[in-house]
Amino acid sequence: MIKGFIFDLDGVIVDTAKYHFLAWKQLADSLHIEFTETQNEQLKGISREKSLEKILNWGNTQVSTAEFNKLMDQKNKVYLSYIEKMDTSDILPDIPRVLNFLKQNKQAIALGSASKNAKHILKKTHLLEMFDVIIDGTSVAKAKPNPEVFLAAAKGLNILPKNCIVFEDAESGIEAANAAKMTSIGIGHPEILHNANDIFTDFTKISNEYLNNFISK
Ligand code: B16
Ligand code: MG
Repeated sequence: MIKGFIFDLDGVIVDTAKYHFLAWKQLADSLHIEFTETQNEQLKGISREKSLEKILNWGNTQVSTAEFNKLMDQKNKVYLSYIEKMDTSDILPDIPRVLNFLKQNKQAIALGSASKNAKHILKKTHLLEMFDVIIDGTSVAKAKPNPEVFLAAAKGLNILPKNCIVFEDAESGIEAANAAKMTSIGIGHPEILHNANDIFTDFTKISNEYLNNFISK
């Protein structure tokens, strides 16, 4: 049976979470706001706008709308300077094997990311052509944990949500996949992703046999 396999981008396909952290950290430092890796965990999967709102809240800092937009731009410029150096070596381990296996088995593959930079990153890593459908921060209005991004991906693939499997590294993404009534697979730490239907530290632990279980059902 054809299933819909929906991949988050940052932290699942590529290790860009570290670049988001470095760019937010630089911005927070310039505003004299303390920003730790633990706080950064809460920014994973959520939009650029919501991330800045959180950082300003943590720092008890208020800014005008114009300044807010300027800060978002500033962060994205720093983030893009890291992205410019990306290539296929930034693809996380075993992602090519998993994508190729699903393609060979004629499964439907989508991207479901909150990032407005998603297509640019997929181009830099030569992965763009692997995806039948791309839903990213430019195509949805509601940020994860809202299920909109994954529901739009399922619709684009023409596969029912209950026949979709989502790979996510963020708590907000697992909540979104669960709200969409899809199978949620956490990639990362069990203490953060405990609401997922299944959890793996990374894709090297996800065998072709495991993927085949979804396909043969
Ligand atoms: P951008 P994902 C998310 O991507 C990131 O996890 C999150 O940290 C980031 O704020 C968000 O994209 C927006 O990214 O600033 O590039 O538009 O994990 O949903 O692929
Ligand atoms: Mg992510």
